[in-house]
Amino acid sequence: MTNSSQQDFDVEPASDDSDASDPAPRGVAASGVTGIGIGAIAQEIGLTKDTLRVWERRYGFPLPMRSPGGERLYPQEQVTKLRLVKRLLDAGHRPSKVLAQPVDMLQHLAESSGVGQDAPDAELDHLISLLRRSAYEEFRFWVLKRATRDGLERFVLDVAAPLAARVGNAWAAGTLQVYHEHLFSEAIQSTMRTLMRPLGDALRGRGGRPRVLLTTLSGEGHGLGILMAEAMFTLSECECIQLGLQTPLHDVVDAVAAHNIDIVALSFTAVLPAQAIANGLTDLRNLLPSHVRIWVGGSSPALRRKLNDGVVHIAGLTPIDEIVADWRQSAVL
Ligand code: B12
Repeated sequence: MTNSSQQDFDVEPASDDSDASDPAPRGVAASGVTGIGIGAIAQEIGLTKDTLRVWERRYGFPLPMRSPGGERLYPQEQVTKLRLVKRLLDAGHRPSKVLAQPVDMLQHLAESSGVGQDAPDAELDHLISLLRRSAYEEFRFWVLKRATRDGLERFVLDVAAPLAARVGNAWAAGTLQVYHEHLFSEAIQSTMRTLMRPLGDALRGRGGRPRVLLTTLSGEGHGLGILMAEAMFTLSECECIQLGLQTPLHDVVDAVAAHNIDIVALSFTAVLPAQAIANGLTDLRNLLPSHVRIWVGGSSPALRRKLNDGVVHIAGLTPIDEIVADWRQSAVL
């Protein structure tokens, strides 16, 4: 991302909406039209409130209505366009090139640059249609059957990861709801844990290195990335300590010391603003002993920028085997 587009995300002090905690995210404008408050929109889309205000001033979009109390209210069609804008920006397009465009042009741009497009796969389509029809037992059965047939690695790479992307695309297109995302996550998590448990148990106590601690930072509520990474680390014979989601930094540091951890592995989707990721990684790097490595992965565009010294970005799941082998070669065990 260039410096000029970086400025479009910079935080600025002006803050004239008083909905910091967003107690009533939905409201009615003076015109009687309903809209959603700035805090709720920023959280849903993964932007800061200040970014929305900067764009409004600089590009004239989004252009919210005002409540009788003067607070910004965004109508649904602007929210829909903002979702699309965010996905295009995550894919590397620049704010100055997308914000002023009408929504049909943006859809065209998304199609031509492959944003939100699913690769053809009849079985994955079938799984999505089961979710959509709320045929949850059937969905779980198919997921477990495929996992049992394919084994952990193939299941993660060929089913779980592309299915997550498909579910996200369907949610963005409005054809799946948030509860479908929850059901999907539960089925994938329980299937992966079932497959991983015997190997993880067998590895425990063998003194295998590196010892990898997996978690997400505060604000990152997506846990499948870190679970998929755990599967790949386990297959590379690492001993894994899975802390789950949103561990406060000081608890990460305590767990690293208590479990004699070599590597802290973190996962980031696009929901956390880039600045929050940079700050979190800087703080964590300063708190951890220098021999403890920090490896990060996930779809956040912030990871494609220059990262702090002492933080390594792993692009995807397949390089895990190789980077673990490199660590073993360089570490004094
Ligand atoms: C399931 C899901 C949820 C579930 C999560 C449940 C759970 N316990 O995990 C629920 C319903 C709670 C949820 C909530 C939200 N979600 Co959601 N969610 C998803 C979905 C479908 C999968 C999430 C996931 O875990 N992805 C992580 C992994 C699987 O994908 P990845 O980041 O591309 O990472 C890949 C690799 O890089 C690698 N990897 C990942 N981590 C790591 C780490 C290491 C160390 C390594 C080596 C590799 C690695 O593995 C992955 C496999 O290829 C995604 C769609 C998607 N494409 O991801 C949306 C998605 C992430 N969600 C999104 C949004 C907007 C939200 C919400 C704001 C609104 C909503 N949908 O409810 C909230 C915010 C929650 C929060 N505060 O974080 C957007 C984010 C877009 C954006 N630009 O901000 C997405 C992309 C959907 C979309 N298409 O718009 N979500």
